Amino acid sequence: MLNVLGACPLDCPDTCSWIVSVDDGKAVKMRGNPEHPYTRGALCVKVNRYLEHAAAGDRILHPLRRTGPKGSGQFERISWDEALEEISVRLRGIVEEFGGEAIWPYNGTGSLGYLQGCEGVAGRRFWNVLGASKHWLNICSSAGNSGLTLANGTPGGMDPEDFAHAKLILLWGTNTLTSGHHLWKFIQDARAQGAHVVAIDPIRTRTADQADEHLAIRPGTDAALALGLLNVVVAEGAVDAEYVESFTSGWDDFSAEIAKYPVEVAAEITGIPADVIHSLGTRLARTRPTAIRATMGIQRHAGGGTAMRTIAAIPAVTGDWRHQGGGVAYSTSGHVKLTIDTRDDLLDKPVRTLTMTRLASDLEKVKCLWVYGANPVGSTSDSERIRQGLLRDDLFTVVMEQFPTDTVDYADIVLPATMQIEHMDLHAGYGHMYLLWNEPAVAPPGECLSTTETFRRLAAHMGLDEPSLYASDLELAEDLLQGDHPSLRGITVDRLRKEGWVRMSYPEPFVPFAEGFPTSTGRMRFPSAGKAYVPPSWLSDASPYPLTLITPAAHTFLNTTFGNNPELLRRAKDPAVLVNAADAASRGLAAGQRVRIHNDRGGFEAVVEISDRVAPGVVASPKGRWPKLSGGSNPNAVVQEKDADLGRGALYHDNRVEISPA
Ligand SMILES: Nc1nc2c(c(=O)[nH]1)N[C@H]1C(S)=C(S)[C@@H](COP(=O)(O)OP(=O)(O)OC[C@H]3O[C@@H](n4cnc5c(=O)[nH]c(N)nc54)[C@H](O)[C@@H]3O)O[C@H]1N2
Ligand SMILES: Nc1nc2c(c(=O)[nH]1)N[C@H]1C(S)=C(S)[C@@H](COP(=O)(O)OP(=O)(O)OC[C@H]3O[C@@H](n4cnc5c(=O)[nH]c(N)nc54)[C@H](O)[C@@H]3O)O[C@H]1N2
Ligand code: SF4
Ligand SMILES: [Mo]
Repeated sequence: MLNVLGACPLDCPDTCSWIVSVDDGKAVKMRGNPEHPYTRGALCVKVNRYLEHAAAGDRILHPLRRTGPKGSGQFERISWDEALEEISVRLRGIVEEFGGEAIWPYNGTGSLGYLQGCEGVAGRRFWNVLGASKHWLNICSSAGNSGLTLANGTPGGMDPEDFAHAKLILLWGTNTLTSGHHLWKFIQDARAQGAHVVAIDPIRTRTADQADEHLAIRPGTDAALALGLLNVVVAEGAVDAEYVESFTSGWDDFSAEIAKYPVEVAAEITGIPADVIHSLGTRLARTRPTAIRATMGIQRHAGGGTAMRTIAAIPAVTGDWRHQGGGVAYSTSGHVKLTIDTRDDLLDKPVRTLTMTRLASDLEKVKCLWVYGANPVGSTSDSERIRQGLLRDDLFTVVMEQFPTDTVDYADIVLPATMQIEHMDLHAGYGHMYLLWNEPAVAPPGECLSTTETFRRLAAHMGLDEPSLYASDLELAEDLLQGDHPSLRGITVDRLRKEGWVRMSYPEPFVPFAEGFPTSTGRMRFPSAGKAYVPPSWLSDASPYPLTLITPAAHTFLNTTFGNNPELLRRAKDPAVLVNAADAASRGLAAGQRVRIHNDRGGFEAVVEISDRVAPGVVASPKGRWPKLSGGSNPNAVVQEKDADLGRGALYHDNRVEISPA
């Protein structure tokens, strides 16, 4: 038996280190690496089924060509040579007739690998040679990244492991036990030392159940809560004046803004009782260090970027950034300093950038959609309009996939893709401070190829002579580590391959902003007057639909990945929508009833779960279902294509709907 070290490729902050046991060329066991300080020996309910998933009967094992109408999912098996030939002819034709920008390489978050997935080069050098449009992966965290970068100069913040040292923990717009549960052990460590844990979420999630306190905030009003809490901090005399003076800018304006949000005003906006805001504000004023885990839920709203920016102000006012165990942890991605060289010099001329969440509108601008690591029909806003677009006769659609997703059904050519145990990759977590290596454990099944190998073969088939298109995986990995940033000191491919993971070379403890920020002035920037709270679209846009829909992470799926796994589907039960008793009663809806959740964009079906986990006016149904396995559509049929205030983030939790009997 051989034990091979790897890393979970999924879009999850925890990026676990795993060990695959291989017997006679077969992967027989996968477990979390007990040596890894963040993984601590555990994977999760989803990835515990990874080997079963990799061996599933519906894996795509060969190249396929469409035989039925678009959308029908009818294909015939073809050889790689035939596939590459057809693709070469079509791509050349499109480039000649319409220019390279008529190609949209749509690369999603199926893998966060720096070689095979969305975080690195993954085909971009090839696309540059053809002059294809660029692709902006804004689907997930861009509003929050922008808000934090405006404030702190980086989306990076606390080392999540330092939650163990906090005395007050705010779990803000984050469902830790579902969407990245490894943080929980550090929260437990803090609790053992007396830490108080507060969940701030419109839904009483399984995480909120475990917290000491749950604040059921009205969706999209978090900035107003932050301002109300800071109002109390100011009143309590708990501003760290020396920190504010030394390391921030814009305090005069911002403190005037805070003065406009006494707890009664914050209560009016957020729906949280004034005495609850007052008591949390007092606790915040008196507790150092306070750690805030604020993640993606907050920023999936029209004012989501600003909300993250205003929340970022809290530790700057309290001086929590001075302390180990204090600050905000959104994403550690800002601390990752790998060198990604997409070779933009290979472009003949500058090209436009197309935006991932604008697929429904912008698809008409292109003649080729090339999907990899993504399932837009299941995961992207306004999905019914995307379907319409994909039916276009003059659109050439190629999908590199592991499974026959709803998006695959619209492909002209399907290319079989490897899974993580079958290819090489390098990873960095966005919820911890480690780089990880993924060594292939087994040979690919059938004719599956990795992303890098697919693009190398395609380049060769097209006779492209640019040498960098043929860099091997190991060469690409070496390139990633070649920079001279101090965090990469002592980290080599050899070492990663041998040890499986290495902590980035930051000081320990890592207290990133104890002495300033990576902004141009070295100072944190407070929001300016009138810019500290932007209301959500459900409050500010007129709509005849009365309910606000939240579509958070599902416990048993990872976006749409695993949406076809029979055991996880069984555990997930029927797609459900959480409805408060008052809203159910006024519509005559009974528990267990099949309903349609709809607005003018479309609708999806689910079963009613009457629950006080949501307040009147708020309903919730998780993301991740395969439309074709759940009545033909999922929540993205009702999600608007509108952008958040910053970073063009998506509005997944900010949509108005009505519920009617199915
Ligand atoms: N099991 C599982 N894990 C996952 C994923 C998955 O699909 N399944 N997805 C992965 C990915 S891609 C990502 S980006 C992350 C996302 O995971 P999270 O960062 O946790 O984001 P969400 O699940 O979108 O929302 C988190 C919580 O925010 C709440 N929320 C919604 N609107 C608001 C609001 O206005 N204010 C506040 N305070 N809370 C709000 C939601 O009710 C939800 O409970 O998780 C990753 N992990
Ligand atoms: N309603 C609603 N929708 C959401 C969200 C929400 O909160 N609510 N969250 C959004 C978020 S945070 C995200 S990140 C997006 C994710 O949206 P997408 O980026 O589209 O990701 P997935 O839906 O997981 O689809 C990824 C696909 O990639 C495939 N894949 C995995 N690894 C590889 C590989 O190595 N090679 C190739 N070729 N394919 C691979 C998988 O089989 C899977 O079908 O969804 C967004 N959609
Ligand atoms: S999905 Fe997240 S928790 Fe599960 S194995 Fe992957 S990184 Fe770990
Ligand atoms: Mo995401």
